[in-house]
Amino acid sequence: MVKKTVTAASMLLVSVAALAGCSDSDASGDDDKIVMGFAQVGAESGWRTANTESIKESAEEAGFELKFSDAQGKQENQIKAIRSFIQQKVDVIAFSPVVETGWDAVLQEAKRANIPVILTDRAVDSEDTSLYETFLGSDFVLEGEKAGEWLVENAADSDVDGDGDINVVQLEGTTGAAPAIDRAEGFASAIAADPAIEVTASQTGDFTRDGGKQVMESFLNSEDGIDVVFAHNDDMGLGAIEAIEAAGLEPGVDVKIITVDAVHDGMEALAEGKINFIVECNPLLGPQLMELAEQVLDDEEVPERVVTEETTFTQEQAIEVLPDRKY
Ligand code: GYE
Repeated sequence: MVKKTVTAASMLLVSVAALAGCSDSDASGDDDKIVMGFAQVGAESGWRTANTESIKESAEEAGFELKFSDAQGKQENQIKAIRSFIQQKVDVIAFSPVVETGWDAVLQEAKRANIPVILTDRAVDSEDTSLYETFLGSDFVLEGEKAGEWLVENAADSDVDGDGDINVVQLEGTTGAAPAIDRAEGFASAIAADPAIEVTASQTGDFTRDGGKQVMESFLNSEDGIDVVFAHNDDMGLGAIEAIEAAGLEPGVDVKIITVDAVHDGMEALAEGKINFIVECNPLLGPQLMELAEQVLDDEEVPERVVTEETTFTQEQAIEVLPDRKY
């Protein structure tokens, strides 16, 4: 099933088949399913795992045939996957771009092949917005702002060494990825409200636990008086906790930790007081994605941007919501 015209044609087939005495199931078999090609970033974090599960589950529930590809964090693999979806003539392509730039050529190929593209989770940085139908995902700048605002409000408690300066080290997400760029930007703009707060070191941990651990180890060796860690996701924060503990310090007390995502392991660390504050980023994008795909294929108007609703969590709130948390 591609566009309305084809749907109409296949409906005609259904009625012809019905007239000929065949059962409807012949015509509504696999051939009639919407085929979605989904090019995922990889499996770098708890967030990503929850996101992948949500997409697979929702595709099944919506009766889509899902062609799923894991790019293992490499843009070139994602581009290859998208090209192969085009060759296979899928009905719709959805993907979560590893990095923001460098997509125009392959998206033009999809457009020429008349295959609509939906961006999920991460945006592309392209002048030509006709290359995709819509973008479903979080407002990452806002997430960074929420993290920074919490720090401004809790500045006194966060000056762990009591020297009047709040030294923050930042564990950045994947270089060039929208959530890394935007969260850093939002955080910087919020902490500008308090001149005592300063980001003294910032480096990528590639959104992984291992990356966060390694970068934090090197920060603990090179930086004096670290008061706060701002990690662009829970996994890197959890890696930082390991490094902090290995250095004989108490995470959440000797070094305050702020993260983004609110996946299960992160929320547990928050409940235990090892993380101090988490900004939620919702990975359960599957149901909305399938709905948008159906609308696009039915030629319905869809909004250019669909923003996910999110909240924030303190330790008390984490303890309260953890038992019912789905991911
Ligand atoms: O925060 C991080 C993941 O793009 C929102 O990617 C996503 C981010 C998420 O690896 O954990």
